[in-house]
Parts: sequence; structure tokens; C-alpha cells
Amino acid sequence: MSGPTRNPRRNLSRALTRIADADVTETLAQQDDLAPPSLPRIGVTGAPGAGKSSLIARLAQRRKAASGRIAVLAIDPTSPLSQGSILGDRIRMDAIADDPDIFIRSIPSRRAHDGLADNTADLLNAMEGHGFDEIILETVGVGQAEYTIRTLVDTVVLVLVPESGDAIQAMKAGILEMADIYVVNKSDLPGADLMAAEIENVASRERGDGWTPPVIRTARNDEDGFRALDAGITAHATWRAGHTDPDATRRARARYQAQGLIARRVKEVLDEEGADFLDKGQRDLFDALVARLGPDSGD
Ligand SMILES: Nc1nc2c(ncn2[C@@H]2O[C@H](COP(=O)(O)OP(=O)(O)OP(=O)(O)O)[C@@H](O)[C@H]2O)c(=O)[nH]1
Ligand SMILES: [Mg+2]
Repeated sequence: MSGPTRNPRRNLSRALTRIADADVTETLAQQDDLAPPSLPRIGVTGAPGAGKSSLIARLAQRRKAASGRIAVLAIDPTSPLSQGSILGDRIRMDAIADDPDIFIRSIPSRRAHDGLADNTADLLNAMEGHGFDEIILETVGVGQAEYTIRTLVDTVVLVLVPESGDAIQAMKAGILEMADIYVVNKSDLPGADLMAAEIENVASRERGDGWTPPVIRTARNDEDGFRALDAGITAHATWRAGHTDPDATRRARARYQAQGLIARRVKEVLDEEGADFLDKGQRDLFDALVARLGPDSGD
């Protein structure tokens, strides 16, 4: 990783590290340098160990043939102390780690309770303007995370595995209405056909927007599955271009990001203040908090 041709990657890597560690004030200061979001974003989500990283490694190789340079961001839910799964993601994606057209970065999901980092939106924005053509985001889906990803990416791929009770869990959580593409991964394991049929049943119900999510079986040694997934993503992108309003997407992301920044700032203030600050009625506490957030807060 040296020489002038790799510098854009190094710059991006540094930018991501800065953003991963930034507080709200630093985050806002960095926003000014960012290119406006324009790259297609694919979100790959699913339970821990569903095979997301392995699948992304194969997918990225296919996507780059059609789309060009690919950036992969993996939000890692494990403790930043252990770094266990960060290594895991790297090993899974080893096949593409040295590919000059594919950039991979794993970031610990600090303060996250939904499988996403509180700064995922900032990290995604930072990946704009570094010469990539497409972004793939890996997140661990733990129920509600899928709803959030929906706002941040253009195509949501939900990775399920046979015999895990995943499909039932996903249906209970209402997630099966949230994905644009369903993948039954590890289809070499028993139960894949049954599971695919179950999901197809649910997925074929009218979603209200006219897109019928495909159900695609993938497995480690089955190129046909990855080819179908690649084609499914392209088909969804084409459909989306004719059926969604880019302004609405942009505004939904702006809204999500603004809410996230405020929530982070509130948490920062509450962490900074002592116990006294909390010893008030809700109304006074709210007013005091708003005053602290305002421009005259003195920090
Ligand atoms: N049987 C089978 N195992 C697979 C397949 N793909 C991946 N695995 C295994 O599943 C395990 C998890 O794979 P990962 O790619 O790390 O899964 P992940 O969803 O990224 O995991 P986290 O990031 O930790 O949530 C590894 O032991 C893989 O070798 C497959 O197609 N078939
Ligand atoms: Mg992974």
C-alpha cells in the first residue's frame, strides 16, 4: 500500500478513521469538505455469521466488472476492544483485499444498538468523491436496523440462512417487507429450497411500490447464485431510477442525518453534565438541555 497511485485510498482510509472517532462538532467541521452523495449504494444486511462478508467478496468482484471501482464499508458490531470480527471481515474478504479496484474498510459500530454505527451516514458520505463508482455497505441486521439502512442505501439485500429460523424471525419483525432482494445464503445447507419458497410467498405480496423482490439462492461455490444476485441488483437499480424521486431520497437522508446529529449532541451534553443537571423536572431538564445545545452554550 504505497506509491502515489494508492494515495486516494490512504486519504479515504484516514478520512474514515477521523469520522469514526469524531464528536459532533468535528463531524460538522468535516462535512464541508465532502462531495454531495451521488454514488449508488448497496446495503447487505443479515444476522451475525449469515455469510455477508463472504458474499460481498464475491459480489464486489462481479460488480466491478460492470460498475467500475467498488468501495466496501463493513460496520462491525463487536467490541472495538476485541477487534475479533474486524479481522473476520478481512479474512472473509481476503480474496479481494489486494484488488486495486476494490477498497474495503471495517469500522467498529460505536454506541450502536441496532447494528449500525451512529455515524454510518457520515461514513457513507465520506466515501463519495474518492474515485469509486459504487458503495457496498455491510451491516449486521438485528431487527430494526433494516429500517434504518433503507434510508441510507438504494438497494437493500437481506441475507438469510436455512435452518436458522431466520425467515420466521424476519417475518415477525416485519423485515420481510423491507428488503429489495432476499438472499438464501449457504444454500448448500439443507432446508434452502423450503426457506426460499417461504420467503417467495411473502415477498411476492404487493409491496405497494410495484417492485417484486426476487429471492436468490447463493452458496460459496455456486457462481450462478452470485451472477443472479448481481443481475438482481442491477435490475433493482434500473427499476428504482424510474420509480423513485431523488429529491425525496436526498431529503430523507438529510432528515435522518440531522436527527442523528442532534441525538448524538444531546448524549454528549448529558455525558458532560453532572448529576445536578438531571435533578430537575422533565420540563426544566428539557429547557436546560435545549439551552445547552443552542449557539450561546459557550462551548
Ligand atoms: N456452508 C456455508 N458456509 C458459508 C458460506 N458462506 C460463508 N460461510 C461461512 O459462514 C461463516 C460466516 O461467514 P462471514 O462471511 O464472516 O459472515 P458474516 O455475515 O459477514 O459474519 P459477521 O460479519 O460476523 O456478522 C464463515 O465460517 C464462512 O466460512 C456458504 O455459502 N456455505
Ligand atoms: Mg462480516
